[in-house]
Amino acid sequence: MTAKRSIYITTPIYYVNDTPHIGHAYTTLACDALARFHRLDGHDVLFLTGTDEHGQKVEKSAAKTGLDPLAFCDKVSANFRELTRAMKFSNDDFIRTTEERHVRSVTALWTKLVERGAIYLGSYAGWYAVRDEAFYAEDETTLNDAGQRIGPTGAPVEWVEEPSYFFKLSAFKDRLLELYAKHPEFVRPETRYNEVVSFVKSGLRDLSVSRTSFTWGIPVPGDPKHVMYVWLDALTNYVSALGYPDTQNAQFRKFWPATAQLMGKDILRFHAVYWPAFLMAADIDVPRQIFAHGWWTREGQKISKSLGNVIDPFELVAKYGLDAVRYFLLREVPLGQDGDFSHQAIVLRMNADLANAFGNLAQRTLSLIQKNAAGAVPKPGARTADDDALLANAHALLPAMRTSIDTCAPHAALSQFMALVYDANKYVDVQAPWALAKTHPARGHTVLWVLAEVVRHLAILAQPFMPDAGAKMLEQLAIASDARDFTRLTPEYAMRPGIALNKPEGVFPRYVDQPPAR
Ligand code: ME8
Repeated sequence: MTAKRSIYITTPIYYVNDTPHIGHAYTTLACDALARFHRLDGHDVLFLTGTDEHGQKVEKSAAKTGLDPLAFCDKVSANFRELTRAMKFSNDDFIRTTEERHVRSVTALWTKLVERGAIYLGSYAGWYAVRDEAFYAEDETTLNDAGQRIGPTGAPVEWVEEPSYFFKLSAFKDRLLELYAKHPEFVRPETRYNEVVSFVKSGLRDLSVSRTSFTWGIPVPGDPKHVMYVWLDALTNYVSALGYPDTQNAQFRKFWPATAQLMGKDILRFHAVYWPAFLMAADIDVPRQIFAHGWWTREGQKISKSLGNVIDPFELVAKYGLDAVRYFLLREVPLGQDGDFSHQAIVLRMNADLANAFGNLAQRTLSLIQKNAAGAVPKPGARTADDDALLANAHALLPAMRTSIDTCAPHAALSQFMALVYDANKYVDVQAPWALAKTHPARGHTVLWVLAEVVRHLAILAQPFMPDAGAKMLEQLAIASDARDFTRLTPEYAMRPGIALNKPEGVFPRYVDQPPAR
């Protein structure tokens, strides 16, 4: 056991201009695996996701559909909620920036920034990309082949000239650099940390934080011609969900500063530079970690609606099953790196790792117990060095996976998990319990007991990543639902001889069709 901690994990809040695709599902999935792991490990967890509903981009998307912006937001936000159900995300809250609790919170934050002298009125003249909801300096833009001016992400920019409130970002350069220097873990992975530090070192310009040319946003207190810049509005969600400005309430005190805020590398700068500067200016603690993961790509191109190459997570789940999709996304690519999506790769993972290795281990163990031990946990006799070695590996798995999870490395946790699966399968092959049943039945029972105990460990540890499969396996092992957390991963709770097991059933189907070529 480790000491009980309060852990707050957040996803970005997604723009409602888009139906959810695999990229959105990915960030929330990674957070879900971390959140589930920490809960089973005995910690108090708050896991937040939601939707980002204001701004010019959403206003334009709503106008295209003919719906008023809020009706449009209700509709698209519901798709993101539906995704949380389809992927079995265990978020404790779902925040929408059009909710009253959020508007109240952002308004209070703005007022605080004004009181602290961090906001002043000026006028903005420069380039703006609606697609990115971002301002760009002239030298960050280029002309594309069609002669159109674009920002560094390829999004078209337009010239904006209007009165605007500014946030004194330039005044926070030294404090930000001090934060990064003192807490290198503030931005992870390391490559992203280096990018952020060099960006800030190169100098910060004050940030335009209000707009007057459209109305879909939170009005600036005392000057309602202006609506707040959508990023100031959106970033505040992480504290509005905790009841900011009431920083003395139990929720805020317990969960702020956030433990890990995850997002794609596309929006790292907003989270690792602007966000802590806003917080410092408002005298709020900064989060402990900003973690930027990589992109899912197709043939090297980022998966995104604007490129028209999206993968629909609902379709994937329908095709391959939830656990296979979750396992693939988490195992295939280290969180932090880019990964090219392919159907072949999912099929390979689900057949090789899940059906042939993990599923097969559980299935063999449980069917042999049915056949050779009358369907009840066999009584172990004296253990050999091989038995002890495998059990020791099983006992070492939780601490190893915990270290990986604490560094936001679910792929590493799953690779450690699979290493035990492979060890256990090797053990089955070497021990050959089906042969022992005929020659040395007592020894055969010991081997089956060891295997059942190892499968119990695996099933318990599979739950954060593959909640359905974990639960089904634990059901077959007749482990009560209140005996499935990580405190049970000790010899004290080992499989008790004589307990009748449930009927073994395959948990991981093999995918037999030809996967789609693209
Ligand atoms: O940026 N690969 O919202 P958004 C991996 N509303 N992850 C991807 C991805 C891909 N190809 N495509 C999208 C916004 N994502 C703002 C955020 S937070 C205060 C406001 C994921 O709908 C990834 O997490 O454009 C990325 O950062 C996010 O979706 C962008 O979502």
